[in-house]
Amino acid sequence: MLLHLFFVIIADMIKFLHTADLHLGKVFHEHSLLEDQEYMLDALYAVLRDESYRALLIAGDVFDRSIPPPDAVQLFSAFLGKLKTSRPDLKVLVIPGNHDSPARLAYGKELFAELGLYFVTNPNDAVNPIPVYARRGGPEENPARYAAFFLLPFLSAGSLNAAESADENASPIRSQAKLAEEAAARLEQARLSALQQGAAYTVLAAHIFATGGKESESERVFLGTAEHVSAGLFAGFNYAAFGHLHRFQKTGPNSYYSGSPLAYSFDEADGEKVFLSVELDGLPESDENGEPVAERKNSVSVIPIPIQPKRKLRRLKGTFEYFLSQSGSEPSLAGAAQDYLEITLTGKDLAQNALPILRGSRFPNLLSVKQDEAFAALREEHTRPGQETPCAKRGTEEDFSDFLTDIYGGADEEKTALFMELLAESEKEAVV
Ligand SMILES: [Mn+2]
Repeated sequence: MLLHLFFVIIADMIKFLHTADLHLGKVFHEHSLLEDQEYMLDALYAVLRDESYRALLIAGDVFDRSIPPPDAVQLFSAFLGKLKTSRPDLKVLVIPGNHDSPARLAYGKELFAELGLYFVTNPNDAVNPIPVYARRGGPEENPARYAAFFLLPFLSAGSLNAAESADENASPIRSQAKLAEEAAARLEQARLSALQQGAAYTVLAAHIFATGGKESESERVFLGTAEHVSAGLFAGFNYAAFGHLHRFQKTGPNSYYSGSPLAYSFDEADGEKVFLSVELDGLPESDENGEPVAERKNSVSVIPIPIQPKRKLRRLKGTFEYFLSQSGSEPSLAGAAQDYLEITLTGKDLAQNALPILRGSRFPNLLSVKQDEAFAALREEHTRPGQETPCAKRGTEEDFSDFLTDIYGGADEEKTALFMELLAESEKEAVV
């Protein structure tokens, strides 16, 4: 009897993988991360070969930019092809993030939907859920158990049409907070009707900045608190899969950021990178005596799967001489030749050409050198009272003239004037 019960529970479970912020095609300190991303996608593929996974959910920022480089597009295409060849029954659910172009990500989506790859790129489609079934096969085989997945693409200003709004003259919604409120109101209706129609669970995917979330340096920031969204808006869902913040974190009782699968800034160097394995555990409708279970408790378990990167990101600190003179035997530098490094040089003397020298000597993957102490010392020297400050009297115009002189051997007044005009314009735009 116990064995029977056990079987029912397992068969009823709906398990999926949550990831986000792949940022394929990202260039990090002028270094392409494509090899690292290919390695990461291989790891993702290996996890998803486990047939108990019913779906892969990517909560936005598939690509790093709206026009991704061709090799990044090829990488994603090859990944999807390989995945669907080995797991034709696995559903793939994707929304665009703030880095993606919804229109480009939507390429072929009608055809792909036939194959179980869903790219939901229009926010108005978020209210039409995609069912993910507990077992291989469809509703015939397992009529009772499916989860309704609501996919909410990144909401750019004006992206929700006002057709359903009472006031036809209402101006387009612009702030993230207001857009999310509007979306949440519509989604709540849709969620309740999905439950009425027999969905056992409801799951949401969204690309938002949840209030109180912990940022890192690699996200493109939304400005101001009006861009923060309360995760509580989506509290009705059994699970909310968020994208946008790159650290793995929990933002509510059932809402999580998977975080980016790779560290994309040095301040994420110490953080753990994971995929989230989410299990919606179904309980049987009847107990071992065949009696109906009065209350069906739908529990959610979230298990982080650590990701081993091809190369780690590391921060190191020491003097220029230390890094130059160290032999390979220093234990704290083990692996430093393979890792992506940011080295902070200590001491007040500025080391000229530190990056190429250190990179050439022992650290081929050195990406960044910081010399804050030396620069602070330099500044201090220049601002001593009574001393001429070489930088203070200079302006952007002089800098640009010098730049032209350096490149062309002379400064062109017309070019300088045009540059200053463009600069003023862009500064104005930046303020708005
Ligand atoms: Mn992102």
